[in-house]
Amino acid sequence: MSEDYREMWSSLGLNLEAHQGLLAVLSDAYQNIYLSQKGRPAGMGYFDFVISEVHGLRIVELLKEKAAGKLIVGTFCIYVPEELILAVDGVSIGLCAGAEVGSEEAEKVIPRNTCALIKGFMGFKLAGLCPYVESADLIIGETTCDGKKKAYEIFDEITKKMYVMELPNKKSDDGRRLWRNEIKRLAEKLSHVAGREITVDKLKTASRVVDAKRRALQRLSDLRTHDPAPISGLDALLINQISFYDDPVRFTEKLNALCDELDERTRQGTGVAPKGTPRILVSGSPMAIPNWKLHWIIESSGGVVVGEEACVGERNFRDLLGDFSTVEEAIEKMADRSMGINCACFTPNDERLTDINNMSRKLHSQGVVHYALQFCTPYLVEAFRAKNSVEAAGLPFLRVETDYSLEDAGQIRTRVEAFIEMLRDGKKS
Ligand code: BJ8
Repeated sequence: MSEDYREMWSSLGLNLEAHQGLLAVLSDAYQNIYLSQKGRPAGMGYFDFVISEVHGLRIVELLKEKAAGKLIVGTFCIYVPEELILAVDGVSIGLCAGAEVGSEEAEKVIPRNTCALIKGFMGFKLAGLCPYVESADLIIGETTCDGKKKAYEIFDEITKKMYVMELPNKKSDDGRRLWRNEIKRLAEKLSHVAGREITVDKLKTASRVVDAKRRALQRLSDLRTHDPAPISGLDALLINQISFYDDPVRFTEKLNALCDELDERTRQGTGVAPKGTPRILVSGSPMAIPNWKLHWIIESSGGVVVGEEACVGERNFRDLLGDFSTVEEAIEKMADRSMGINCACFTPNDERLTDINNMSRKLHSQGVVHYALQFCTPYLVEAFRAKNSVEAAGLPFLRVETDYSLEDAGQIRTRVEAFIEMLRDGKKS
């Protein structure tokens, strides 16, 4: 951290000692996992800086925006339309959920056998470690999986900031109508809390900002089709994680500058790993900062991750909102866009199986590693159909079920190494 932020953290009610410990662990992990990579693009310097200031300078910025009258809104899921938050002069931030810190505290209020992501956001709050949740004026949840929707009841008792949207289970006409109405209700709620009307002009400006960010992320994804890969999966994952925290305009500008550099790399045939390195698509549960475990294991075992069929990845940016001429039309488009996000919380969810195979083809991936957090029933169960579908398309499939701890890292590494060896030999599975 470039400044001493203790006063700010203390005013937010953080547990300074525990927070210091968290930052020290994070900084070591970042050094070992990220800064030790060879041949990184120079443009990653900006994202390294953002991470080093994720609980520092970014919080200073948020508090300044709050003081200037902006609404700080925390979210957990990509079904929540960011455009609506920006249209009320709000700032949208993904909340801390990617580390097992505070799990002892979390297990006092939720069962031990809850997924690491839920335990993560609960633990960050209860242990006084998340400056984002403390800075937020409003936190928007959604009825996706059972674990999340029940945990939000407790989270609301603790924070008094929750607003929960009702997501349907099926993408039927009724389901879509329900979700369209929920988006409308959220628009009213945001308007009321912020004291600002959502006009079509405000929405157009917001949509231009969010779609530009999505376009830059699409550009990054397209660049990963090249062999040799111009950027590591670890760095691409980090950029996707940062897209939930950073100022969207600045983020887009920096990412486009990085993509210019990657364009040049592909012209010169420069990569982060030799041409022919086994290419892997990761598919499954989202990976929040600082969950870098699977990418780290794959890339330090001789593979390269070329894409993420996940919410911290392709599902977040694949579809744009596009043009509209009224607020009503924009809301219809948001509902349509949401129905194209193929989360395992929906049933049936055949479209996700198609997405995995389409992405594999586009990215020239030679195998799929399916990632599900322990106790995440939607993704764990869906892995069975994903395996059948990927294998029917002729690619090998590896199932990984894990949490945030490093206890099973050795065991996962052994399986990943064998998988990569098999990809090198060109076998099917
Ligand atoms: S759209 S994936 S961000 S819900 S890992 S808490 S599902 S038990 S996070 Fe998600 Fe939205 Fe879907 Fe994406 Fe539950 Fe599973 Fe935990 Fe999960």
